[in-house]
Amino acid sequence: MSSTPARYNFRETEAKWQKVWDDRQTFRAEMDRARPKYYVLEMFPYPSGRIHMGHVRNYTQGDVVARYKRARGFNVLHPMGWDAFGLPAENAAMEKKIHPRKWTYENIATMKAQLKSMGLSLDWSRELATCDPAYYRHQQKMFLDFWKAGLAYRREAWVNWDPVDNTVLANEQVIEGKGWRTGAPVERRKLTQWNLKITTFADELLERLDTLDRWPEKVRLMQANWIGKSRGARVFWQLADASGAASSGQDWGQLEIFTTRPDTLYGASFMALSAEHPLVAELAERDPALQHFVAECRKTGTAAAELETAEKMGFRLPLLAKHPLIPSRTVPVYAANFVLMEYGTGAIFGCPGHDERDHEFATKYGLPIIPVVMPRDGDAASFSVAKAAFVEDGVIINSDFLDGLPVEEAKAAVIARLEEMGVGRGTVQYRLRDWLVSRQRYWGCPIPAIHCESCGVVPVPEKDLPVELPEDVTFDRPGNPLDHHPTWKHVACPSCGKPARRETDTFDTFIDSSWYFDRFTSPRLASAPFDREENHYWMPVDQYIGGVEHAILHLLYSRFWTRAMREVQMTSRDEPFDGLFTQGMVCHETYRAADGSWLLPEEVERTTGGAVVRLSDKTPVQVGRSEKMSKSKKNVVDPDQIIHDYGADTARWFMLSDSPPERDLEWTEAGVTGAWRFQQRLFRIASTALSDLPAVGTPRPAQFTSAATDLRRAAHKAVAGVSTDIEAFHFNKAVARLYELANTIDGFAPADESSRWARREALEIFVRLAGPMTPHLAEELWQALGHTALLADSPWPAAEDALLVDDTVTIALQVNGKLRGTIQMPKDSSKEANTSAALAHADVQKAMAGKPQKRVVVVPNRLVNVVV
Ligand code: ANZ
Ligand code: ZN
Repeated sequence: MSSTPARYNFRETEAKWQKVWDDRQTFRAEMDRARPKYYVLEMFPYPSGRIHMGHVRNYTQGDVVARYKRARGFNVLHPMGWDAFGLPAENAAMEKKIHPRKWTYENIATMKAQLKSMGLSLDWSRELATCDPAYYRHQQKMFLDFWKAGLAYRREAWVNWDPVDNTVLANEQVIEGKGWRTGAPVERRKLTQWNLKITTFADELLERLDTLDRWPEKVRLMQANWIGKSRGARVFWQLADASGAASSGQDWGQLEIFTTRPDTLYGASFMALSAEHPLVAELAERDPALQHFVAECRKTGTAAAELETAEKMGFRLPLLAKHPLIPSRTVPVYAANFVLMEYGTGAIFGCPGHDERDHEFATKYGLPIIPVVMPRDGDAASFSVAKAAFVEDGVIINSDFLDGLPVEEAKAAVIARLEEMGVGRGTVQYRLRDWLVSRQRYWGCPIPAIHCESCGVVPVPEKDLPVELPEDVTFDRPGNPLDHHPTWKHVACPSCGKPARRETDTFDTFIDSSWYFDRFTSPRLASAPFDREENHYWMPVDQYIGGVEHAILHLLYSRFWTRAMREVQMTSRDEPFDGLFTQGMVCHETYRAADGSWLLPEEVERTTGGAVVRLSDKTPVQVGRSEKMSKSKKNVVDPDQIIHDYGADTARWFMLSDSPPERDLEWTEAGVTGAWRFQQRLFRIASTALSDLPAVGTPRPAQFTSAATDLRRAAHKAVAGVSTDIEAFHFNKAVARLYELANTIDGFAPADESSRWARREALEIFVRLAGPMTPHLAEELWQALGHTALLADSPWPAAEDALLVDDTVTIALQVNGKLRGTIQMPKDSSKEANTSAALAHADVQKAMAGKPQKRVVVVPNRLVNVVV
């Protein structure tokens, strides 16, 4: 090597190209019906303060897809925005005395600058923030439409109440009985709240999962479980006084229960009602002990998972229930803490032989355990279920006309009998509940409703939208600042004009994120949430990318919202996301000082001996396993620092190279420096070659040396391989191929014109394939190679099929027996393929001088002779 090329100055180069892309608005998307579209979206961030490595990974993956599809000729939409409402802004207001709006917009500014430094191919002209009234006014309008269509309603229900934050929590926000944020034990409260009728679409949301074949299987499964379709039966039990029917003379009527196991009806040994069951409330009026029991039950939240694990508690009610199929059997009736009022009918029959919870309950209260199902090869006379319920499949015993039937057949048979007798019917039950959307918080979208004493709940007239949040709020006392505001809630009733009160609840922020992808299709439109044509052109999202933690909530709510829009004729679509990819987490080792305190990775160093010590005082550090980066354990690396020290391309390259994108990635210093060295090496390889390359656009030589052909083969194989890998989200494999190609190019010494040409071709291919991953370096090298157009505007390279097969042969091309050139052909190519390749060859055509061919002689794998 004659001269040492300059080091790659990533800082200058990255800033330079970001400015060029920005100035030329390279990534601005415009509807163009003549071109196929591709909509790439990463889940938009919550503006919490600064971006973290999880964001970097997520957006890098999306950017690879966006840049790749762009190069493949698609009209790509790749927008970014902010999921800007939420509790942290209010907490900042309380703790730091800063207005939530100010806090949010400052964070947006910081994070936007950080994202810009990553060199993402985003159309920033479409940026939106959900806390902007220009955004949420449309949300309010859609809500009014849904309300009119019966998809939104108010209902009194038992909800989880966080006594510290003074707000309702969704079931998912209650962790081990405590508020997810405050850690305070959650209480149950009965409140009238707004709900959206997601259950209307329960079956459709479930059925359509099967068609989402570009979604991860695990996400579809999680949604299916969440919707939770159970087939079963409702069974009516006649109630009577426990002390003998005559004692009170009261007719207790029938108790309706829901079961998924009607086949076990003969194993019933008790009934259990939810503590919130109306019948329990009625009985509690006269029974202080029962009141106390109900109060105890209310101390836990309403989440099913929680009730599942809590110790089973029951309260014996003064009632008996008559078995619908066995005239002589009555069973005791309990109020029990493990029965949910919100599921089925809020009442069950207990079958301790075949249900774990019932077994635990029966054991505790000394109730009979009657086995009614046994393994296929069991012995009916001796089979018992003393220690644990038998929950496997099997055959029915001790059950009269059902004896000997397999479980599934017994279910059908018993349902038929119940229906015939008029004491029950087969039903379908869903676990999915309607979506409770009221939140008693300030920093959210106001619910556009007005409460009037004479007219009831009245919608805010459309002309008065948006209902904007007041600016002047205080956070000095607990509760909802909107409620405390001196004037905001006082308005005239839109229908009778009398003084009325605004709804002070705001929407669950999951509503904000249920349609933002639609808004991106016409983000500045004032008259409607989106322009129909634009929306029709861009939607659905072709590739959505985000964390698996959103597998249920956000993704299910978005699927619902799209259907709700369909019901009010805003769209004809029912699914918003065609393809979904869920990326893994970014992990790092944890470090602890001798005193047990957590240390940041930058506060420790690895000695040459391999020991890990604290940087400041060289004391030993305890190294913990790699875990998801989190502030609490301090195992975080700041993206800003990495981008400053090594550049965005290095961060991106490492993120992509380390592990398959759906898996967790372990962030290591060594990995980053390795990626950085590779950038430098690439720059050196390219710079060294530059002095000895044919000019851009030099025509392809007629013949290649076999070394040149080998190089070409490596490059063209990389084109095919990297393309397939990117399409399949195998980014780490694509990176591995590029390493390999770089080595091949580096080891190649051109000896003639054809190999110099081949070297340029290989370098150009390399740069183009690396473009989606390390866009700045690639753009720089593309320019250095003599191109005037941006790489970002250049097409993806095409692989030549002949170069993809290893077994090629060199075929001599003759015209009238005279050698005119050679071509590479796949071994054993057909006579026709050889002939047409020969006739297409420039030198053959020249030698033929326009004369028609008389005859073509083909010697397989050797020679083609054209006779003219
Ligand atoms: C009798 C029985 C026998 C049951 C047996 C199970 C096994 P999935 O499948 O999740 O829908 N159940 C019904 N309503 C309930 C409520 N509100 N709260 C708590 N549990 C309730 O579960 C349905 C089963 O859960 C039902 O079938 C019922 O218990 C119980 F060997 O009825 B089963
Ligand atoms: Zn009124």
